[in-house]
Amino acid sequence: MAFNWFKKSASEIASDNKQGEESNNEIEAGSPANGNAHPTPPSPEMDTTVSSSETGDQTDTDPENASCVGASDSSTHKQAGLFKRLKSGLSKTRDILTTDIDKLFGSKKQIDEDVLEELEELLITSDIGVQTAMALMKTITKKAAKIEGPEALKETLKQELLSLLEGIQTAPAPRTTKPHVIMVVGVNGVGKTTTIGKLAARATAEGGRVLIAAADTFRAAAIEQLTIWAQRAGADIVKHKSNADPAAVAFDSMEAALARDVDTVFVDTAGRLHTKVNLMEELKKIKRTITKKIPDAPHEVLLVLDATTGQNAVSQAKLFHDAIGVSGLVLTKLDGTAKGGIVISISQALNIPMQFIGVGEGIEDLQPFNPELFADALF
Ligand SMILES: Nc1nc2c(ncn2[C@@H]2O[C@H](COP(=O)(O)OP(=O)(O)OP(=O)(O)O)[C@@H](O)[C@H]2O)c(=O)[nH]1
Ligand SMILES: [Mg+2]
Repeated sequence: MAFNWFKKSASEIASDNKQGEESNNEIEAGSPANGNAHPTPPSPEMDTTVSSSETGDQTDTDPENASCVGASDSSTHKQAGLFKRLKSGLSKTRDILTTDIDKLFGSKKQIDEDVLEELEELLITSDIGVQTAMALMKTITKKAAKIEGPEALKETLKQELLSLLEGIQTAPAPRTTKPHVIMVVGVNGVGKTTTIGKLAARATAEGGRVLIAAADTFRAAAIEQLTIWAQRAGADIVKHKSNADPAAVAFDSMEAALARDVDTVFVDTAGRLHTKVNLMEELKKIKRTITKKIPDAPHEVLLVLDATTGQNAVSQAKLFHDAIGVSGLVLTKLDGTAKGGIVISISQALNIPMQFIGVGEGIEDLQPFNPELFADALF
């Protein structure tokens, strides 16, 4: 069946709806959408006993990380490597998309009424979003007579998707202040902590001094996980005991960042809290506390979304944006879904820049979102 990447089977829809229900509750107390409630720290054998004021300055021997930091690679070689990872990360979506476009035509050469009807139905029930589906249908219908065969249809779709994606501003906020404070939010299990680890590694590799605030005090393992990432990245970490007040951790982190001449601060936050505590209220409190110490901070609020949760990610984004204001999006786990169309859906539904996409667990699998490379990797 054509366009399966847009199409959900009945069971997928049921499972998505279920996830949606769970996840809306999750915002206060829930379980991760993909079952990663207690993710394994990146390297269990590593020492996790860094003190709250210690700077992790050890050399990283992880090849994943080394290739990210390594300065010897030529830029072209590195770009090619990154594109390869992007392509492999998007393979589930691409496999279905390209294979099914081939099947769509069968022995036909031209798009006829039947094909259009089927296409419309599929698009409307898709993760690409109703408005986008309608817009695409309009264009395909208009161009149908000129579209001969699957390759031409792929190319037309690619160009249309690209023009939709290119309308989205992706440039990150300019870093004019020091410290530049980035608060990272999202429901549990979406990839906040690993995203911070990867972004911190990127920032230190570029020569910046980085501090991570362990303001997810929900469980001890979260603080340990973040400590390991800080060590890997060569970043400072400020942490309190588990169940401490997250706002107090944020406050101490701002003080430490100012005192230590830090360039970038990442504030990790919980995706769930003990019942009765409202997550959004807690996040607002953290934000206010940061502002008390550094009036124009946080400079960015990055919302992390899990691509495998489908349309639920769109409703999460709306909730977070209404409550605390979101300046940029990170869409993780695109490698775990064949519904890569969610990138377009989210981008169209919210006028918030898609800054990074995650196509795997390695450091280089978190990539700045580039619409052109994304479209190239899909077709
Ligand atoms: N396959 C894949 N896994 C990812 C990606 N990004 C993150 N993960 C994994 O998702 C799991 C959860 O990540 P965390 O960073 O712990 O998520 P979190 O949002 O901090 O979770 P809580 O702290 O429980 O709220 C980990 O096992 C990550 O390795 C991605 O792009 N692809
Ligand atoms: Mg976390």
